[in-house]
Amino acid sequence: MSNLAREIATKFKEVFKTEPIIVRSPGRINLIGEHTDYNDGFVMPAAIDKEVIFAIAPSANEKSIVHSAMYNEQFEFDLQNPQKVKEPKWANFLLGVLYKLKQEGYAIKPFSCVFGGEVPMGAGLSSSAAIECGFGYALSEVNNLNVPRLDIVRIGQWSEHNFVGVMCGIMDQYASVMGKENHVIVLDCRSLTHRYSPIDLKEYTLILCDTKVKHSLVDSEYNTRRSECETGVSVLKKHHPQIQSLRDVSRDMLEAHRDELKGKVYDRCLYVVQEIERVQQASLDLEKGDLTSFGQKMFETHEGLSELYEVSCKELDFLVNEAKKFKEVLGARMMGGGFGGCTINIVRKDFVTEFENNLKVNYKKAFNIDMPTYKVNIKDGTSIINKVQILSHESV
Ligand code: GAF
Repeated sequence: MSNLAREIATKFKEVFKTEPIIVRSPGRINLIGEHTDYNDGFVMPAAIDKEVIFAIAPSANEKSIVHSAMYNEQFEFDLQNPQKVKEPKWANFLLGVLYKLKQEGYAIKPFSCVFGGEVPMGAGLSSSAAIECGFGYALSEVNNLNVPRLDIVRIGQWSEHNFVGVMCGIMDQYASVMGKENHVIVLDCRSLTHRYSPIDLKEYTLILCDTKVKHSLVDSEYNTRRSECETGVSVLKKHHPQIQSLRDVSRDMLEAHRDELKGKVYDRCLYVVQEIERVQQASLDLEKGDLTSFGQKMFETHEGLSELYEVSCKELDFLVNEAKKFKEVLGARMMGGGFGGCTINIVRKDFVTEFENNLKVNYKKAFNIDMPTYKVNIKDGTSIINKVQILSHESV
């Protein structure tokens, strides 16, 4: 039982004077497969041990009040007519979920809720997906709705699109809900089916380096990349009507129609087509236990994201270049949407301290920013934490 879960449960009891159901909802990492999800490609994410916790119970009156422990703010939800609000912004992640559940016919009764998290915000670890999906799951539990997991994923993504304004793919919500301890999810974003691949990094481990920057325009640039990919598809479709998305496009097709893929569109499409291929090869590397080859692909992904897709930034490039200098680092790349957030690195366990110290010192020199690093463990997706466990723990 995490300290965070106990803190949130205690806060709930303090504010609402009753016993809550506790739900944990994890952030995610992504080993490889960036900006491929909204192109019907493959991704390899996993849920992690940094999570958002929801404490929820039926309301004692007709009010539905949510308390954010992150912002120490309360907001009363209009259960009859949930709409997007100007402030507080955090409420929109939840309001979208509530709106969509109701629209799909689920009966939601007044509720009281406290939530708080330890997924660093803006670090590319999908704190927003953890919030959306955790809330969907919590509402399902407290109302005995049995909402299927895949619907919680879809509803979380819908909220992000319609109430938050980011046209994200499905990866983050999927990883948060479907994660499995010590496994990566090899997800086909077209069929929305996955298999779990056990992850055995042998004498290596995963280290995240947090740039601590989130450059502005990140959301609008994300939406622009998505529409550039769609432009590429609509051009190629004229020649190959069977094409639905960049998943169906080969490098030869891109070359044959290069002149028609104007501006940045060719580069964007080339990156995505290459990355979709790379993820499939990388998943074979992982099965064979060939971490060297897997790590090499992470470096290649970073290069593509930086040069062709142009979603990196000088801080991320700096950290990947620094990591590349060490033979004890098998792979490094930016992770998530880009323009800041974390890099993900495969580092030999006995070299972790040296690696972290080295990068922290050099990053501070270059950008005057203290860089946090995180060692992450791969955990199960969204789940309920047994209330009895909390009580028995407290009574020990
Ligand atoms: C963000 C999005 F939310 C994901 O859907 C995905 O596109 C990712 O950026 C890039 O791979 O995390």
